[in-house]
Amino acid sequence: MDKKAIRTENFFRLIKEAGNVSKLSRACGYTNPASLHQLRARLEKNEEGGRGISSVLATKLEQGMKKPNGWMDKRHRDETQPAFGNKQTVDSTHSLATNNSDRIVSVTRNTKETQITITINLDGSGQGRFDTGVPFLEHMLDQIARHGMIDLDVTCKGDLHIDDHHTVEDIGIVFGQALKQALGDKMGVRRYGHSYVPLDEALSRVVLDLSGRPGLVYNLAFSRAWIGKFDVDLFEEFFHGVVNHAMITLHIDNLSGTNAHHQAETVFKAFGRALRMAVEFDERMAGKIPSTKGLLSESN
Ligand SMILES: [Mn+2]
Repeated sequence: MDKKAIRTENFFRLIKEAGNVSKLSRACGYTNPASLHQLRARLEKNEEGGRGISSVLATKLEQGMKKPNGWMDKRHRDETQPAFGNKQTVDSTHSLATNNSDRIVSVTRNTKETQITITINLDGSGQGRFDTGVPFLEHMLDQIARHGMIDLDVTCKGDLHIDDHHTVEDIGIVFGQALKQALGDKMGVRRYGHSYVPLDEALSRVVLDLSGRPGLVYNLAFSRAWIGKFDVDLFEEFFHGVVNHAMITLHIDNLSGTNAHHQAETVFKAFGRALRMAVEFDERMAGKIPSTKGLLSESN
């Protein structure tokens, strides 16, 4: 590959890492993303003799995305998953510790908006430890841990001076990444999980499939917009982050409820229980991948 092609390849890699062109623009200090959108369109057309990425821009991209000097001119192994939906795997500083037999992983993801580390043990005892600055989210994550019988340790330093948005969304993303990595090839797991959970007047149903494909059906109309200081819109962002990075199919239906706290809590409890069912080992499935394709860990 010549230098122009390598820079082009790396440009598209950075778009993936950042999430989209607008986010990449912002990371690199552009207030208006139009110029990068135009550049992408031009590169996609792959015009003969067209201008590639200038050295000035290459440096700007490297600095904005915290890459070492000269990164744009080197070829890199694909570290990210194929893109689906509007969210993609993002992590330039991504550390992973994995032990297949224990299904324990730690994932760290640092951006300008949030610095997050999540450790998950799929075969845990329901222990949660949270330090995120968003108490209601922590209350919900605790439901996932407790009812999912997974150990979950979430540390996040986010830009809460703006609002909770990035913190909640990005915790969903990293939780999804951790879940995907902890599951590995999904050998011997049940794959599907479902649960109904009531809490007084509220009732929710969650059905999920460790399908290898991201998909969210979200039917949850909250009875009010805020639970204390927590904006309920953020739950959808959270679950989008989870499905896009765990690569799972997730159906969430709140079937009744007038108390927003109850509505949320039934959803998270049901999610925890459905997750537990799906990730647990099925003795009769031992040594098998629960798919006639023989493959569940790739997006296919
Ligand atoms: Mn509660």
